[in-house]
Amino acid sequence: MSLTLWAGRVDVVSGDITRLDVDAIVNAANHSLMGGGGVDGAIYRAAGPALKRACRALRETHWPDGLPDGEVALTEGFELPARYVIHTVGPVYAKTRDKSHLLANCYRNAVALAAETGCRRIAFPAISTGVYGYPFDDAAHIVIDTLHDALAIHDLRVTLCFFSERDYQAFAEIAMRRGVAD
Ligand code: AR6
Repeated sequence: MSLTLWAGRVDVVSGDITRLDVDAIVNAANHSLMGGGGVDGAIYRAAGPALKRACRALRETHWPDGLPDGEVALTEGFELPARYVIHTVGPVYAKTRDKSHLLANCYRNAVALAAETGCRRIAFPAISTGVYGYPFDDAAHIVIDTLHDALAIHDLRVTLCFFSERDYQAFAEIAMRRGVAD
């Protein structure tokens, strides 16, 4: 099953992001960059132990206090089909004041970093909507608005990868209601 937005600039799919053969996949990480559960854990497992070493090195050289909300950091993809992983930290819904802005920053900064790195295709999971508790529909509107603006600047193709069929359907309904689906 697949849906596209904006004349094919965005593909919406359901499945496991670690399997996608794109230039970069985005990781919904945490400040530590040392791995966790959810999509972060899946990416660490699929990329192999070199990813953890790369993240530890990044922490030491660039982010000694951890990666802040909305910021992005680049590593290789190691054993993943994707060449790169772009790590970002979404806001924890219940604890963050400026959460919509910070969630938008994750998408905006990841698209910009992917474009700077020469990527043509980037895939996102549904950042912050798992353990971090962001209501799915609110996040979906932010994703649509932010990608609309970011893709006007950067020539990239984006895949939105929803792990569950239910999330895929929920996103598809919102995209259709907003008139952004092809
Ligand atoms: N492929 C695509 N999406 C996935 C996959 C996968 N393999 N596995 C899970 N998801 P979450 P967050 C979906 O909790 O809310 C971690 O422990 C999942 O169904 O992974 O940003 C980090 O270390 C959900 O829709 O990320 C942080 O501590 C979405 O990915 C914290 O969780 C995001 O859920 C980050 O929480």
